[in-house]
Amino acid sequence: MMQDKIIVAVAPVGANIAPPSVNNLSPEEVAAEVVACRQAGAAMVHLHVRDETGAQTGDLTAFAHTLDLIGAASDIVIQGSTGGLSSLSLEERCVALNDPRVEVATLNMGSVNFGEDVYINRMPDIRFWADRMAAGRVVPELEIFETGMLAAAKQLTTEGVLKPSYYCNLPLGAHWALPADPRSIFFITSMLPIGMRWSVVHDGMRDLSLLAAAIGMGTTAVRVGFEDSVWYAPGRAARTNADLVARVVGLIEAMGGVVATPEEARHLLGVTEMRG
Ligand code: KMH
Ligand code: ZN
Repeated sequence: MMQDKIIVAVAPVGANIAPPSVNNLSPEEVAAEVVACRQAGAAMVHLHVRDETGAQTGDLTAFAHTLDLIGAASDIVIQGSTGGLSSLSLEERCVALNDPRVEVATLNMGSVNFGEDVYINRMPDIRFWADRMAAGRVVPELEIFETGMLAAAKQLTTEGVLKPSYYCNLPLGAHWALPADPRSIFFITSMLPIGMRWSVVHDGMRDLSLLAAAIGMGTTAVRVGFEDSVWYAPGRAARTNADLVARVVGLIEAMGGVVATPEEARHLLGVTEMRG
């Protein structure tokens, strides 16, 4: 069943982006793009901690400046990534949590192959990041790349490491994790606890069909943006992230749905409950 309000999230910074798509890297460019995405209907932004060149880093300087500029012009919900690179230290990977403006953060629930590499998220690492999120009253977004990661989430809940509020995000289509297929959504959501909110990212998205399926199946949020894909139709790359946001907002509205505001997103994701 489609939800009353659907959050559009945007992950605006990608790698190896080619024209006509414009990859914004400096704090000024990223902030301007995020503000444009908010105006197009996005309620949450997903940001990694990067330097001025776009490289991931444990130095918060450019990230904090980006948040200054976003906050001056927009009320969009800030989601920090603790994904980053397996080569960074545990502290570096969760450095975004040191900025109090980060309200939601990704918490990757296990290790998985990415291309020819392995993306390492050991159970002790996950406990470390989860503890830091709890201390900072940051809502975890659990990244469920594979079915076994649900078992990990259950175990960490039993241990008391994971406490409400949190929700599950399904990044589908990453090489090599859960395929970008509506059956992945059906399978995973059928095993979630009753009432658990979930969201979807389509890594390598070429058209909006998988997000349409997720919307129809009751997703709380859909994410678009150059971190995941520049495409919104086969052979048609978006020039900006705001183009992708506008496209998915149009889809939600065409399906009879309503896009959530940032304040509504804070309620839906548990930020309001966590932070008051
Ligand atoms: N790039 C996505 C498939 C994170 O940043 O922690 C996964 C992601 C996770 O965005
Ligand atoms: Zn990310």
